[in-house]
Amino acid sequence: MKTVLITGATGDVGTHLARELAGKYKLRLSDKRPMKPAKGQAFIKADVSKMSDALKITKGVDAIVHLGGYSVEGPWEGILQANIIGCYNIFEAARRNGVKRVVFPTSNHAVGFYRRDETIDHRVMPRPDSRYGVSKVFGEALGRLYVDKYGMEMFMIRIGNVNPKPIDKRRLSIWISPRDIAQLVSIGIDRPGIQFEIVYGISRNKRAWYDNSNAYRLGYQPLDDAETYAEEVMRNEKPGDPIAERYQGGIFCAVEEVPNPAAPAKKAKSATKGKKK
Ligand code: 15L
Repeated sequence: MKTVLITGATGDVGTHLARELAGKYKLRLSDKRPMKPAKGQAFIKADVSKMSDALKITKGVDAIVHLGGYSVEGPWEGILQANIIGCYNIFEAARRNGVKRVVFPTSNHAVGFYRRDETIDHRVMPRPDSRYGVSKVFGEALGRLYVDKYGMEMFMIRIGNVNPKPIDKRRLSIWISPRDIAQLVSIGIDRPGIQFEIVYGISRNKRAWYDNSNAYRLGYQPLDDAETYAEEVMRNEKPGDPIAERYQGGIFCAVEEVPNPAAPAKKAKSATKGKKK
């Protein structure tokens, strides 16, 4: 059984993955915030913006799923430390420790300034919609460098929104269910022959803005479609900001801070506190 490190494990995506992937891999979870791991899983408290911590947690694993960092738009200093320096530290620590395979959950916000009337695939130029989006483009570019220069293997998932159900009209296009994201992450960990791939982390959504044929080519068979929830979602939909309505990245295109939609209500109030994907 492979040993897999998941950083940012206390965040909402990390929590879904730790549950969905339990038993499939030997999971080593890490985060800045403390947590109680489930039986059979290990936890190491670590701050990825410190290289010494990154070296410690990546030692001896077969693959890394690097979720740690800010998961929404926020102040530059926080994004810089957690997403730019943190990402560099994890990729570089992986290289030094001989860990070849990294799954990097990038984001729809790396391409959020494409319009909603466009369909884009994995080959489009990045069009980040926020400092957060720029940090994800940085991770994609750094990953490419580590593949070309050091022969590492990088699987980039531009995640839409992981949630048990899609929560609004925009998420009907970009939603991914917990079991579908787990499937995609497993492809990233296990599929032989991956060098550098970008896929979209969405379920098989009827309203998708993405041509996700690269994910399908690599074996992804999503089980869910946001359309199942469309009637209920549209019943509760309110007219939104006109800029947000025009672009795929939604409100990230129009504001300076964004609350995390999946965070517990009281955390969602402030985007300036440390967040995990
Ligand atoms: C993201 O990249 C965030 O991590 C997540 O919290 C959501 O805001 C999501 O995008 C989204 O666009 O809904």
